[in-house]
Amino acid sequence: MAPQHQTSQKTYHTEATGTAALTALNHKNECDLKLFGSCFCPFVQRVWIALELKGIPYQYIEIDPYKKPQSLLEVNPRGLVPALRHGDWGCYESTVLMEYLEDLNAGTPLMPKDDAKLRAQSRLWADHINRHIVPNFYRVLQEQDQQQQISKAQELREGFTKLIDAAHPQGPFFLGPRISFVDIQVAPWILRLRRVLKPYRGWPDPEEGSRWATWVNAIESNEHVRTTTSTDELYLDSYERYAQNRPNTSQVANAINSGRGLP
Ligand SMILES: N[C@@H](CCC(=O)N[C@@H](CS)C(=O)NCC(=O)O)C(=O)O
Repeated sequence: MAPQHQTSQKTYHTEATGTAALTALNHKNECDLKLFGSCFCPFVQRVWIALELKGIPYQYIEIDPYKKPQSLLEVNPRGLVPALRHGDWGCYESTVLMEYLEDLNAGTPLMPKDDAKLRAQSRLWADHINRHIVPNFYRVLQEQDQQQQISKAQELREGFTKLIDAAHPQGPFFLGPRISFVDIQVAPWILRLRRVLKPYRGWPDPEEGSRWATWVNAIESNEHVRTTTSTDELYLDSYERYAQNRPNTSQVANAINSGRGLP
């Protein structure tokens, strides 16, 4: 029987809002270095924050990653954002792109220069984020069974706890007073804890005075994080399809549902 009343479903936004909209507007002009991005995408936000922090000139091109225009496929045959075009060369994968920007040796470095050990440590914890934090975020959000949501939330919490234990004791950031590679790798998901996992799954706010609260506050108030962040509503709307685990949501959602690694 057809439902008598179908409540309208929210879907992903195709234009940044708030401060991110202003940043996109300020970077709409033709430039050799182009970021193909989507306003709601946390993987894109990593690269966007890195570009803003470094102060490298770039052009921001908003893409609907589910429609996959030819301009995106030319740079990334997998059809995922973020993708970068630099002159006649292109590349993709958010972590690889952050390393590429770092290797340009322009602007503020993302990792301490001339400290191989701290650079290795940064890459190690970036790997932890990609393996244990990012997939668990989607597992919690897509899970429909309440009991399972609790156990998956516990795994996500453990992922964060390991990261906090590895961080500088006072911080406020991972390596100390300044934002760096690991913070930028995890920042988009930290922002989405309050904006997405809290309303959809009851994710708790950080305990006041904790090392975790200090870190979250530092991320939230960092100017480069802020300039790439849209209004809360954009995230709430864009993630409803994940929270309801709707079919055909995305490649990420499909990978989680079938137990495969993320694309
Ligand atoms: N491993 C990739 C993941 C990128 C990704 O999954 N991007 C999503 C948007 S948040 C996308 O382009 N989805 C298109 C699709 O599902 O077809 C990275 O780190 O860049």
